[in-house]
Amino acid sequence: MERLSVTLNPGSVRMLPRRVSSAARPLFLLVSLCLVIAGCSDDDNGGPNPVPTLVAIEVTPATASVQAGGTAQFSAIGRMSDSSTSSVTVTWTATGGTITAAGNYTAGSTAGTYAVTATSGTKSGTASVTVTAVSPGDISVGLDFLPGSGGFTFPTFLSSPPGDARLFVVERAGKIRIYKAGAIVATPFLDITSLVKSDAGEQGFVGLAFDPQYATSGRFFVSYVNLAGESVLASYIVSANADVANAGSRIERLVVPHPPIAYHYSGGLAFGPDGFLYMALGDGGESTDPNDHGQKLDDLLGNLLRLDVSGATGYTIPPTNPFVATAGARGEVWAYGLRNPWRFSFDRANGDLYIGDVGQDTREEIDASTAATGGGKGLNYGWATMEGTTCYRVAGCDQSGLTLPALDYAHDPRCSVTGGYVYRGTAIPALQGTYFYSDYCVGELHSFRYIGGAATDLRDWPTLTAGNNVVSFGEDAAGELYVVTRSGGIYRIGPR
Ligand SMILES: [Ca+2]
Ligand SMILES: [Ca+2]
Repeated sequence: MERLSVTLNPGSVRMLPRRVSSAARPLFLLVSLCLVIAGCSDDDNGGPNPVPTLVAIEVTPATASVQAGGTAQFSAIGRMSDSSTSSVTVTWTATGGTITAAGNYTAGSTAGTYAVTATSGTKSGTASVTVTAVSPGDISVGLDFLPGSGGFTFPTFLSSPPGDARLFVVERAGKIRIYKAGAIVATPFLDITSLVKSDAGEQGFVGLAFDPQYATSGRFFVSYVNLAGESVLASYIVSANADVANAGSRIERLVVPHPPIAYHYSGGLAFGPDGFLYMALGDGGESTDPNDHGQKLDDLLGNLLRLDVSGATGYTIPPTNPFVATAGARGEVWAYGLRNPWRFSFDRANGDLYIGDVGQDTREEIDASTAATGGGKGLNYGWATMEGTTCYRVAGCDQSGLTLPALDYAHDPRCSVTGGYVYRGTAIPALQGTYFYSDYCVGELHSFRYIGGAATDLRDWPTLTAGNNVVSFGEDAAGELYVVTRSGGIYRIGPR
């Protein structure tokens, strides 16, 4: 048996090989080299090596240029006293914009040169960000029809798991179908048509959200109206065939009773930047919200819910939800005062929340809440005290405590807002940070940038008109945006 005998004396390191075979020689040489190097850095007294200390924080990239409202990702490392690097936990601060705990900087509206700073203890490092003004000129874009997508039957939503090239399209009657390699896969990914009521009003299969860890968990969440007319949240897991879900894996998570009216279900789903699942529920229908579901906190209607669905069954209420300690309030509620928040989304770059809330008689609205200001936490968006920016029930209404929309617009010919997404794709860099929305009755796309708490750079996009009812938007894994139309056609926003 070969052995190495090492004798350590203060001030010196000696290695005494008793016998080293040729097979063990490389190991012997490596150990010797390491010890020689270690010996070189011994201090004058021959004591043990000093523990390297943090001498500086280095931020990369050192410089960045972004358009107003755009984002840039920064990272930081620690430079140690022995010149090595070390991972280090830092606190980010920035001027001229906001920055997340993960170092994602979103520029404000004012052009200029700003600083991004990472701090750990007494050490900090900075990078320089140049914010450029949004070009007022035209951005040349168009809608690219996905070949064969007319074969979808009344699609209501489109999504993709993280890092996945496939598009998953929800059909109202009860199916999820996959679009890949330029065609619809014949066998549905999931078919729950027998569980779904979709023959009236706004009923049907309406929501889909993939677990952020879908690649390993295979889990996804669906939202639909059941045969009893209730809103249902359920989860499924993919089967061994990546293109087919395991229908037997169904776990029903939440069932919300609905008034005997076929409208205002909403049912949209999305995971937030906090890893919790958000679910939007409409006020339950009947014009004017006579039962005041929008303003009531003791029921789930007219609210945006925030649920922890990380467990195998059911859900739990995150202890940081805003009303967990409010007597008589449902802890699931994240935000309220909503009428029919048919589509909502999070900006994947910074977690900002956008809600397209369908109006009653005259106004359609988009609500926006930055992650930096709480991402909508506890906000009352006003319905039915207000419709958009106008008082609804009584003139001169008390607006205290209400959060007004980032933008609203009048009916005729438009009638029903379809909320969309902030563009964070790469195909059209000039669109970075642009929030798109549409209207079911017109089908033209519109946009704004939410900067500094205000909708700015408002644009209409006559070149982006799908020509029929825009039911929803969708976002693929790369952040490219799609328009989902009632006739089945799906369009991607593309460069020209
Ligand atoms: Ca409510
Ligand atoms: Ca409102």
